[in-house]
Amino acid sequence: DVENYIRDILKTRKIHFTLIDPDEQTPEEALEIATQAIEGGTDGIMIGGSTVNGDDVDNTCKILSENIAVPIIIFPGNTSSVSKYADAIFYMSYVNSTNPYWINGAQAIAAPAVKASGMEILSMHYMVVEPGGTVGWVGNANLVPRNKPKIPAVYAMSAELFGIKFFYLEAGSGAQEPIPAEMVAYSKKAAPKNILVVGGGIRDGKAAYMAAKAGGDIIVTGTVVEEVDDVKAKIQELTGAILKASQE
Ligand code: 1GP
Repeated sequence: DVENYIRDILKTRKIHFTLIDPDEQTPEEALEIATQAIEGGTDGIMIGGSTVNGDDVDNTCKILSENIAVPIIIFPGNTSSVSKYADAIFYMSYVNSTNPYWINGAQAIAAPAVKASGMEILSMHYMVVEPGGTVGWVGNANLVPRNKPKIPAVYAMSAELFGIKFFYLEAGSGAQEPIPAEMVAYSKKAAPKNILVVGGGIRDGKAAYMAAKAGGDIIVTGTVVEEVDDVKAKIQELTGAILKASQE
């Protein structure tokens, strides 16, 4: 079970997940990236993107499920991001969207298919911070200003009160700068029982270290594996930095 897998690792260290957007490559290429990322020490593969189609999600999850041992978790872009080949799904509410469709509409429409798929449900509140990128635009977000680090903290607290298990601070895929460390720290302090996920714009060991050290439990990187030739070495840089932050 994926939640227990995550909680078990968190007893000793922070976690790294690799995000693969099925839009960007063939399923075979996605498998090659995932294999190298696992050799580099990543703890799980997230599958998703803002504009992805359901067949690409399903085909990528299928080939991964036949070949890799770490959890495959859907990071849904919309209602079609469902696959019986995934181990779990971040069943997420986009809490700072201004459009009810992204807060609870898509989730309701997808609910029957999600239940039927048999995937484990990992409940999540998702908050997008400036610059927000594609997901900020597509999701009609009221973006959190980067210089207001305390705003997400009350949403993290609210997630905990709702009984939601995961809280995701997102700067947007490919963001110039990651989530400010101070913002991560306030969210973790406000709701220490939440599993805090941090992503967007993390490209090197230093940024991964900062996010983990500030209180991030799961550090997500996606774009960086599309930019480098040696995926394994890059993921090793990130996972090494996360381990260092966990041990200090
Ligand atoms: C996007 O947080 C993830 O949803 C990862 O962002 O692509 O910038 O690593 P990057």
